[in-house]
Amino acid sequence: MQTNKNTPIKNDWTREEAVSLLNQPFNDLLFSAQQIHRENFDPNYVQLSTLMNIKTGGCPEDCAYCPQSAHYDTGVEAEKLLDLTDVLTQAKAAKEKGATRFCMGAAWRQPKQKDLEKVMAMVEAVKATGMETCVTLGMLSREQAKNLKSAGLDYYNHNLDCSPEYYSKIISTRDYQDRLDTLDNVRQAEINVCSGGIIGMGEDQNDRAGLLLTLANMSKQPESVPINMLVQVEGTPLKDADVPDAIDFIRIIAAARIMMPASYVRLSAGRNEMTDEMQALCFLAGANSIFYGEKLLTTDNPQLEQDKMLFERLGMQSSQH
Ligand code: SAM
Ligand code: DTB
Ligand code: SF4
Repeated sequence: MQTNKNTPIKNDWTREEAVSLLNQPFNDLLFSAQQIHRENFDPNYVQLSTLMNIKTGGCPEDCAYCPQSAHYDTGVEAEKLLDLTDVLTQAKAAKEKGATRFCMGAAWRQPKQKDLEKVMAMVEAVKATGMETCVTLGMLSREQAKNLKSAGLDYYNHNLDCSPEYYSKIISTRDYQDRLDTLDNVRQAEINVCSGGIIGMGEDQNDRAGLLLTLANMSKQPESVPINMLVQVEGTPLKDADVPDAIDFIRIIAAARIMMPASYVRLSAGRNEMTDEMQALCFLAGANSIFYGEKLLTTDNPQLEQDKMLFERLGMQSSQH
């Protein structure tokens, strides 16, 4: 049983409990979420992570949402792993602009040893700038996780993406258990876990509850929980999926906050399609981290000026005092 100095952490959520949380009257749900948020975090603080795609496209996996999968014709060209100098230049620029964490993503199923060594050098160099480091490279063995830890890696991102029940509709080239095993390897290596999912892939409330409770019931909850709204990309099978209702999306953020009180909940992909008011309600519901920078991996994210204006309107700070 995980403990937390402020709100007790519950690791035995049932589907019924999670569904009933999601279906509470909106005001009750947001009030509880904001109360729990205040017990654990500064309510006006948002953590900024900047993403960089260090290896674009040509991925052998068939994730139905992903523009980088080689299975779909999305116009994303496969590139080689970038050089350390390019990565470091971008990392320094991100730090300059106010990011506190630099997340490097690679379109791999699992890294090869020689590539992992190059990424380890990137982690070391980025860490030396004083920023926190995060990478997302696909599946990892226990040994590979240990190697990344030895390079000084702070966080590993590996999303569950959806509930175990919905998973086979989205990906056929790797199992849900493969994902859980990777997260276990990351945890065993004492790297912070960043894991969340995507909303808007045609799933229902039951599936959304299933994703949240799988994350919340881990023996130690992920330190960081990215909630992505699907970015619909031309050429992917999910291009025309039903766009989630904004109120339903905000409910998921609130439920994530309540179920994982001590975790950073990141309002991740999809912000470019959200109004300021929707984002404001997500922050009220307990989101306290975003991707900051004009690009996610291959798709657009809000302009920095736009985000700065939003923080100013909301009186939110991105550096802790
Ligand atoms: N290849 C690695 C992997 O899948 O673990 C790392 C990179 S992958 C692009 C990281 C995550 O980005 C995916 O797990 C998924 O949750 C998210 N993602 C990818 N395409 C997306 C999209 N179109 N909309 C929202 N999230 C997306
Ligand atoms: C996460 O949960 N979302 C990020 C990051 N982790 C790696 C990726 C979003 C990708 C959106 C689609 C794209 O830009 O290619
Ligand atoms: Fe590859 Fe990751 Fe995209 Fe899946 S989500 S196709 S593993 S880059």
